[in-house]
Amino acid sequence: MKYKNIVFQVEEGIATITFNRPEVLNALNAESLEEFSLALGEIVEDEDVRVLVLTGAGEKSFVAGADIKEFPTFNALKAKMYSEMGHDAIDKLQELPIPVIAAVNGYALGGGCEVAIACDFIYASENAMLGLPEINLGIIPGFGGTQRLPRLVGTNMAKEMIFTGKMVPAQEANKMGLVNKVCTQEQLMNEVNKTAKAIASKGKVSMRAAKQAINNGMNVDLNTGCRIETEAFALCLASPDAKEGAYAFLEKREANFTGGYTS
Ligand code: CO8
Repeated sequence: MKYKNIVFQVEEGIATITFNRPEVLNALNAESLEEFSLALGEIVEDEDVRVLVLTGAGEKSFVAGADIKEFPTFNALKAKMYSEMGHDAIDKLQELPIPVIAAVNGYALGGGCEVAIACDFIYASENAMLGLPEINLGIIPGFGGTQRLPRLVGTNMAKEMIFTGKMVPAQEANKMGLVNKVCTQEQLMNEVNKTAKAIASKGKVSMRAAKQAINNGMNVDLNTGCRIETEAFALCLASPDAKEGAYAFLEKREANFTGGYTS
């Protein structure tokens, strides 16, 4: 088998990566990060993959953080390399051209929470707990948590979570806007797959453009963001999918999107 620490599957255009070290609550060691990054590379190469779902093996945990057992052997240089490796993988995740859903089926702590918040959105099971408990270990988040969490839930909420290291239960995370939907453990993958299928049925060109416009627009001022949208919109409207979408509407039938930028 190619991967030891993750399970990577593609079915009907939906890729699923399952972090698979349940004996340590799917904690991320260096090897898991490498495999994760490789699998993301495979997804980028595969034009047929329309959505990515991330989840954790077992019923207790999505990912309980970076593997703490590796920490005592780190000096500053190794820690920097490890943090950079995490950033590289998570940047790759965030920049995937397709939508990514995190199915948080239990603990999403530290590096696990940082992976989840780099996804496009999170669905969580009722038993899920999200948090950045690094402060309890005498460190700070090292895979982007100090940057992405404030952007997602606001500076004050993020500071409270990072300064206290407390875990936030799924329902509370939902109220904070950290989690889009809370389901029972049994229903979680059904709900995630239902949404993934709905997304996979849309046009590839417009889906990519929508994600890119949102992501790029979040890093600039509103006016620049609106210009980014106009460029992306123009490219979409000139695509065969846009013509098919309009004709399908006018002819009162389902659109058959085929992708591509020119006919
Ligand atoms: N790393 C390694 N092993 C872990 C981790 C982890 N993050 N989390 C759990 N485990 C292991 C436990 O050691 C235990 O193993 P064993 O059976 O051999 O003792 C097994 O998983 C089961 O865990 P518990 O017995 O502790 O299960 P509980 O249900 O009692 O508790 C908790 C569950 C609350 C999730 C608890 O395990 C816990 O607090 N885990 C640690 C969570 C944490 O602090 N995560 C943050 C880690 S730091 C981080 O992610 C930084 C990211 C950036 C790194 C940059 C590096 C330079």
